Amino acid sequence: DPSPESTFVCPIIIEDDRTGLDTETIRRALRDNLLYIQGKLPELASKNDLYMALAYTIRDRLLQRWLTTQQTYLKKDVRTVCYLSAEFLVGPHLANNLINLGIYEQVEKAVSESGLKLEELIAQEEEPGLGNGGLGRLAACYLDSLSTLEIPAIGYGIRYEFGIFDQEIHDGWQVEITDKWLQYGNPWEIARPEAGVEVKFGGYTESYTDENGNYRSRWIPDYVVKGIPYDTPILGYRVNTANTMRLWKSEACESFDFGRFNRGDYYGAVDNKVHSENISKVLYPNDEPIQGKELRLEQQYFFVSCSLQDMIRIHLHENPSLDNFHQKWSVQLNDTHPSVGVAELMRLLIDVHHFDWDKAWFITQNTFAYTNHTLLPEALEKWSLSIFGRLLPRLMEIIYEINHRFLDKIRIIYPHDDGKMSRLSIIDESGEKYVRMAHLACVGSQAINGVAALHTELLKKDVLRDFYELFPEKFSNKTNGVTPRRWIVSSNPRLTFAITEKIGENWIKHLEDLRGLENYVDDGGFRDSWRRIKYDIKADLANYIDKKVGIKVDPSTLFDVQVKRIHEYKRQHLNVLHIVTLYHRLKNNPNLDITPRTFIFGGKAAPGYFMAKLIIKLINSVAEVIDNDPTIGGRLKVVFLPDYNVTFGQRVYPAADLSEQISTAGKEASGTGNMKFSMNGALTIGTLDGANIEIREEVGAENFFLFGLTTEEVYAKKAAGYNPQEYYYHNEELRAVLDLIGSGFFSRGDSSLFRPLVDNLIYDDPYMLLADYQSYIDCQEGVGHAYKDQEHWSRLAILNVARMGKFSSDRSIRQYCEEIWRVQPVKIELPDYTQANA
Ligand code: Z16
Repeated sequence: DPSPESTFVCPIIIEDDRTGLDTETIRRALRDNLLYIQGKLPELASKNDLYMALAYTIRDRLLQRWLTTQQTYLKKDVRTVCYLSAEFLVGPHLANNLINLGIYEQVEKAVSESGLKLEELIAQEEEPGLGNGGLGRLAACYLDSLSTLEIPAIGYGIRYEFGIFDQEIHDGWQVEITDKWLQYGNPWEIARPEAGVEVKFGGYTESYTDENGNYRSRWIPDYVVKGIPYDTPILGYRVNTANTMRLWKSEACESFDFGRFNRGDYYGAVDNKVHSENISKVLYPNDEPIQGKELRLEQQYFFVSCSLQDMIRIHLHENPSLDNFHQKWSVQLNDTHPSVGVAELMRLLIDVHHFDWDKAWFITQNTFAYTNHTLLPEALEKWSLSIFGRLLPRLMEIIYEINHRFLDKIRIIYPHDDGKMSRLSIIDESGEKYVRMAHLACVGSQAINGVAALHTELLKKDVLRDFYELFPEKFSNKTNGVTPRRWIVSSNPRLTFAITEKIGENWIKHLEDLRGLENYVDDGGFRDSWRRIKYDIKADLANYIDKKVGIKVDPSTLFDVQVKRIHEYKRQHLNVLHIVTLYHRLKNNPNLDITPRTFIFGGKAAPGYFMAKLIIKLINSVAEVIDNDPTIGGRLKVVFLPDYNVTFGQRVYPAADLSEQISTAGKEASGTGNMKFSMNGALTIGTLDGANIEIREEVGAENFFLFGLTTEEVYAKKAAGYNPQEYYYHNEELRAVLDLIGSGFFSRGDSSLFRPLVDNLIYDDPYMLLADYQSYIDCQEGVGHAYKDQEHWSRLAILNVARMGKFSSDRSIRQYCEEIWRVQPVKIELPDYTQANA
């Protein structure tokens, strides 16, 4: 952080015990931190004390890289990417920092004297669950890649005190528990109260004439909240770059309520403090927007205003004015959650820095870029004018003005086309009036992108059609990717070793190099060891499952896995229909020869999403009946593992044989779990949806289990008047399965429990499970057959891994850097003596 008052200039000199990377130095530092930070004697230290001491030991080694990185950026006056995201689902830091620093083995040895294993200490870390799912995890993968590619970047977001809830299962139902991730302290963050900023809310605006005779607007807020940044270093893989994730915590402004306090309104003052602190209190646990919740809009505006003010402060430290702001900053809007930033930057430029409108608008439009993450119409964010205008009156005025000027241009391009005007308008005036956040983002950005090829095409054709027609040059695709550091190296060390033994370790930074594995598909010895590794990993997971839920599963069965948020469009219940079909067949024919399978589910439902919660109950109910049915004899097992999160993902992707990616075509924007599975040697059963299409293109149609309607077929069927009852009445097996569920067989005779779910499928079926049912069942039969030929299966699995190079987030980030952000890498140099393995 630039501190304008500082005249204290000196190079960063840090004593060796805080930088040294050899085993002996780390051992000494660990003892030291245990005593001087945790205040514990070694013999009284708990596992958590040791974890904390180790975390601080590693943080020390990051700090020097981090400070040097920031110092280099300032000195070179670099162009910086700011990734604005309401969610960062980063997962535990310790193991990844060890891997990226290249000191895993040294630390393993250094901790051995404590009598504990490094793995146990790693497991001690509470994961920061500051996201719901794909979108937040994508932001985390992108931070990893930005640092690894040595790109100057800041991730701006919210430091929620409570992240995504912990999930427990009681009697088959989801129960939400508060996520107290900060309760034992967070050694990875540093608070920077000196860099706090103020954010206004409520009140009114008034116009005035300034000393030069210009009309201006002034915002007299009702209350002001303070944002305090908490910084976490994000180290790249085997480079010195450590970028910053800067998350804002809301606090009361000390100064603001003195007036009230002095008037004797003690409760009013305390009220204000409570309200201020509430803003960053809790993550909304929905993966669709929560329409109309004022606190959510406060969260969005809070972190966006803090972040933009922060950029401006840094900018003015290095530059005489904001004229070149857009040349130094590229700000990515991760979905519409931060899109109020378009209006906020205008406000800051005009009201605070006295730019005229046109110049401010030029800078704003050239600063922002917008990523869309969904095609679901109900997921497009909008705010009623009454809430928006009350909370952010000045921004409301600015949005009106943006819209007014925008529509003036539209009117000339499309004269007399009122339909066009009302479809493009930032304000939805069809009923109650709303601000459409995607429209604001599109109008205020220089680039707009989707997250997979199909998704981008559908955006252009459908959701954002009018904007595409207006500015086609703004649109591009940036297919999602995931970081191989976390999703292969850190979570699957055995596979990492096997790959590296054959092709060296370059693939960790250049994932396309995995192609080299194709040379070994015909090597029987390699396939053998590949299978042994998979078996061992599955055996580990089996132990874990037994420990967590007390179900014994057999590692030699096919592990068929679906882990992701529970959503009707993701169709976990289609998976259940398959399970019940197999069960029904075995009941009718106990000697039927089927491939034994273990079905593993994981995922959270939004607390208010009734159908999703009922799907969880259904999975658990089916599991209970099947797992306890002696005629099944363990040939089918169903497990719902509670509390799916990053940590559990790292355990389950490596253990999967089959990855379920079965959303209705045209509904899943991309998916990223699909990539993590395939990179770890699972085969995919999937529809032509999201990035599945591109995965299939890469691995080859013969290495992918495809089923289901295409997007066009889905649209056509809908247009022709889809009637699920036709499938129900014409498919005997499907009918038997739905009737069995509806009969109360899985719910101790309670035939009403699953009625809403079954009726929804028979009479409405918005996600067309019944239309895809037979195709899915047939495809699964093919999977079962393929698995019986283990040599063949291993070939397919190896080829899947070998051909996943495209899905590294490094590739995605390179494309963003070249095609949207126009940013260059900046090398960070450290003195030689601190280099890993020097
Ligand atoms: C989210 O995780 C996604 C979209 C969205 O509108 C909101 C949330 Cl919280 C997901 C998409 O569903 C998924 O297909 C995609 O892979 C992911 O965002 C990252 O782009």
